[in-house]
Amino acid sequence: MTRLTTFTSKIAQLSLLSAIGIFTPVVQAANPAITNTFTADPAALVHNNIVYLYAGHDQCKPPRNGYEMHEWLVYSSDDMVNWQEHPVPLKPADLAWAKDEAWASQVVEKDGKFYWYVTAQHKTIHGKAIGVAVSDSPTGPFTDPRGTALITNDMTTDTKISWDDIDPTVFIDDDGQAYMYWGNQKCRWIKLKSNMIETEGEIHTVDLPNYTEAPWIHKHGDWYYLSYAYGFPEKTAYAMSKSITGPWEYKGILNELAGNCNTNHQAIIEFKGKDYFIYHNGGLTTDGGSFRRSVCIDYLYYNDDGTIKRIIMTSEGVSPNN
Ligand code: FUB
Repeated sequence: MTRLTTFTSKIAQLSLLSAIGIFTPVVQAANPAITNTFTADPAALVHNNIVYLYAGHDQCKPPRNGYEMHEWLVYSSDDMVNWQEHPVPLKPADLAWAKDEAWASQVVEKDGKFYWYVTAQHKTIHGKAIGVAVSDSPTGPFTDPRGTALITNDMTTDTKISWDDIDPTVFIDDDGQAYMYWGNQKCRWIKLKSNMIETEGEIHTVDLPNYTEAPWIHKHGDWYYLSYAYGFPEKTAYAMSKSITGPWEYKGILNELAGNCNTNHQAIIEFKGKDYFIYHNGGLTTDGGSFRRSVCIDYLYYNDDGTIKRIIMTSEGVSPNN
């Protein structure tokens, strides 16, 4: 709130200078980009010239520290700067199999339907699990099409922790085949059936240096990119491939530690000709931190050979993309 007040009074000063002809205002966002509440684990979807930003709601009150996340949130924008919040579209309580803990997620569109792949605590199978919700609109409401999870902890017994099945990212390849990557400790992938709500075939594993969690798949030109949280506290690193199923070639660090927060959790999109790196830090208020995170947005730039330039995290954020 302190930051908001400072931001508002700065705007008032700039308006005064503008009114007396000394300054021509340029509308500019600031990071964090979402300031009405604490938001984490961003995922973004571009649909009909609008960006939909999905996030988990960090609800842990100080002085307590720990993940307390009872719902997912959705915001939309047509310029990457002005964000509108929509009514809460989905909670673990809306999924028959899920207990609580609205961890990382991603929404993708196929044939006019929106599929939201989410992480939550499983009610009966110990550990985190991944499931899917569906809607006719990117802002929901989303409903549970299966009543069961897609991936549960007992399917991945080679990792001995209960939170290895988290952080789904789904990518639909040019031939229409959808793939889901996910995982903590190990990065895994599986095919999805054409109905988007069932898996097909075996679980595969990808070896990546210092892989922690938070995979995100995107494509630029004819390159596929697998970015992920690297080490702990987390940086973001990435790998490239000519195929969605690999082999993946490690390309190095993409983003440094996010301020005041031990996770980083990126999403990468292209929107109206510009490329964006969306992540979270703990920078919103003096209470901000690893369990009170905030979504930030900065530019992402490619080199001519398809590799990505190191992200520069800024306080100023991005300019309106009209
Ligand atoms: O928000 C809970 C967990 O923290 C996410 O699932 C991870 O990616 C990390 O950001």
